[in-house]
Amino acid sequence: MASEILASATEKVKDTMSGQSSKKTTDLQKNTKDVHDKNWRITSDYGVKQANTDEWLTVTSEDKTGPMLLEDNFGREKIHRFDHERIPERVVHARGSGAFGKFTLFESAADVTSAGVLTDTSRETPVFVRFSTVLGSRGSADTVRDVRGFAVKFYTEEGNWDIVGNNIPVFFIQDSMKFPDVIHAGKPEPNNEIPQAQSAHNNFWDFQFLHSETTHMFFWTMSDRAIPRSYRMMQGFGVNTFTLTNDKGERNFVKFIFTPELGVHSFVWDEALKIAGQNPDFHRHDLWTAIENGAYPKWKFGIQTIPESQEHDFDFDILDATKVWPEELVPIRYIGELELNRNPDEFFTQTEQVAFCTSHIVPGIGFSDDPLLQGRNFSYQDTQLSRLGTNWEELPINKPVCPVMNHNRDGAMRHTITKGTVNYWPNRFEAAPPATAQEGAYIEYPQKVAGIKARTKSPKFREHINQAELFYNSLSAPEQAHLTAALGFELDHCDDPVVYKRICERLSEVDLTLAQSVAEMVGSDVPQASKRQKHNKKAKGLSQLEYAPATPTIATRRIAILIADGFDSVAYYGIKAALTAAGALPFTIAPRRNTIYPVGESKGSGKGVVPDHHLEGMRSTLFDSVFVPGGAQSIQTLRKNGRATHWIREAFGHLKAIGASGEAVQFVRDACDLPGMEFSTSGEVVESYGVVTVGQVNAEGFKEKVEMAKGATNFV
Ligand code: HDD
Repeated sequence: MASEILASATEKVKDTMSGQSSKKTTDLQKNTKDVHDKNWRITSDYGVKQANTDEWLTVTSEDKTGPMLLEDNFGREKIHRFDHERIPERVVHARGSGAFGKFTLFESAADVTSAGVLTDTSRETPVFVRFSTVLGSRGSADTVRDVRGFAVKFYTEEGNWDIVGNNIPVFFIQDSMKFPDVIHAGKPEPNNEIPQAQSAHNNFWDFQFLHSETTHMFFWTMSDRAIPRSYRMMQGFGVNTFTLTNDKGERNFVKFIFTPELGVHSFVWDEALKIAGQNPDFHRHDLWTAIENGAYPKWKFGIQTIPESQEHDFDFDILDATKVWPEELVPIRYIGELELNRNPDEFFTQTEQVAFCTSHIVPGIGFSDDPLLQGRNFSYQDTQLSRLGTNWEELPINKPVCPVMNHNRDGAMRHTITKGTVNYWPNRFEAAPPATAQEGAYIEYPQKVAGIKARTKSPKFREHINQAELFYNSLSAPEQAHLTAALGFELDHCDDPVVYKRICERLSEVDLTLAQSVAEMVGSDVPQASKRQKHNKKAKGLSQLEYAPATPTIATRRIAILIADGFDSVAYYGIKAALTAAGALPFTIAPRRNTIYPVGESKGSGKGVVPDHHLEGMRSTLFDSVFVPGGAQSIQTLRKNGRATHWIREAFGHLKAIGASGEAVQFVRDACDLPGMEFSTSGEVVESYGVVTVGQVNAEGFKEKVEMAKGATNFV
């Protein structure tokens, strides 16, 4: 199966414009060449056909290889181009994956904004989305504990609009001036560049303590949100407060939210750790494969709005990026849908060169005085200059689909050739004048501003713990347990007692039981109750369990079917057909990758199955669920194979749905080693501790149970 997927992926890659097309993908065609076109011959960068790109021009005689000639401009060009292939990786969010797609509206937000992209329900706006981790470098693993970037470039008819968000709705700091500090503290330590892509070290936690404003965010990063099962199964948040202005000139504050159709699901930590080694590209591969298979990921797009007149009606400052707007106070209004439906053709020119800027907004959308956003508006533009160079907005992936004209000129790598005798405004020809409001110009909202110039913020910015408590209280018991364990893991990696002791004190301000459990685990003084009065409140929408999809689905889930010679072919083919019909991806795993024969068949019968992987080649961690068909001989072989038992036991430990039929039922029971567990002995479907057994083949029953587990498996 896996090889089939890869083969079909390769076929599709050959067709350079595969997947869904859009105005942007058509625009990109002008800059796209297909290397598989049979007419191509290698040329130099200046277009001369080359006969030999393998050997440098040398002075040779019959029996002697002489010196290489500097004259070889082809040789020099090839090496020179290679030497300069790398550009600086992003200073944060270096590791990422992108995809093209579309944004559609099912409800106009014309009551709050004049932006075409948010009001015209007949439009299909092309998008490019890049998901990322924050701390790791470009080659780091996908499944580390970290915030995930969720950056969306909308190629609107009025210009590019970028939402440069994360999968967590709040941020560590309130003021952009602290960004270099929070990132330096989280990145590898400066003396030895250890650790890679981890927040589990002294400096990160030192910073967290010294800035109590980070408390809310680090509760999120210690929760399951920071180890998502897939980019396709996480929310996206604009985080900062923006504004919307409607045709009447009324202004609302706004937050942007994307909620995935597949629900929000996570790994358990042990799984994430192992996958980081077993398949560091897990998320990248997952997104790529889903899109290649036509299982296009979708998100509902929502807005939370607050009229300007109500800015000060909350007990937190709505411009503070360390705060959520609880849904009870500000409901989410879902108005659109984001779909990803086409993989990039080339990683570097698209996913690597795409450049997002929070300052990229379109008429009808504006900034707020959120002090984190204001600094971001400077930083992104600035970083693209060092990453990509002056004319980075002319790169194909960054170019808007609407016309671009102005009197900015020149600079390194300018592509556009602008004809005409003037390059300034005003000019005697009235060439390229500014637009009027009627022509769609961006008109700044006439905001009243008054105050004292000072390096400070309003008093509400000084309260830091209430929402950390709100978040913690709102989690389910298993989510709280995972968070406790995550803190235990992280602080165990800090060897400076000052660091972990102080954090345990901070935790007691949020929840004493949590603080005491973590303190015991990490060898800290056990904190006493803090002076802070707990509010004991909970809020909607914070626990990820609330985001289970309305209709349970196993579409795109990876299911391993474990077999050995002598397996029950009726059970095997039955379950495989049922899973495939439900859109899941069944993979056959066996002790070897050479043909495996069912009961009654042997070499030469032509009735065997070629497994996708052998037991040592893949581990249970890389699958969402495991099914073991019966067959006396097959089970006997699997029983003798320590790895097979480990597969079952590990999948059980990771709270995955496990299915078994016939003789496999007892094998699974023994592997899980739980004497109290109930198992099916006849044809009925029995679910016990998340393990599903059927005495006889009942593919439908298993499928149903996996569907019910729907990723909440991790919390069973
Ligand atoms: Fe940032 C990249 C998200 C605060 C400065 N950021 C970057 C990316 C995402 C975010 C998703 C990767 C974009 C891509 O895929 O190319 N950043 C956020 C969010 C923040 C945030 C949600 C808080 C609300 N960032 C933030 C601050 C600053 C920066 C406060 C600086 C003052 N961020 C950058 C950057 C990056 C970046 C250095 C690195 C690469 C890039 O911009 O294009 O400028």
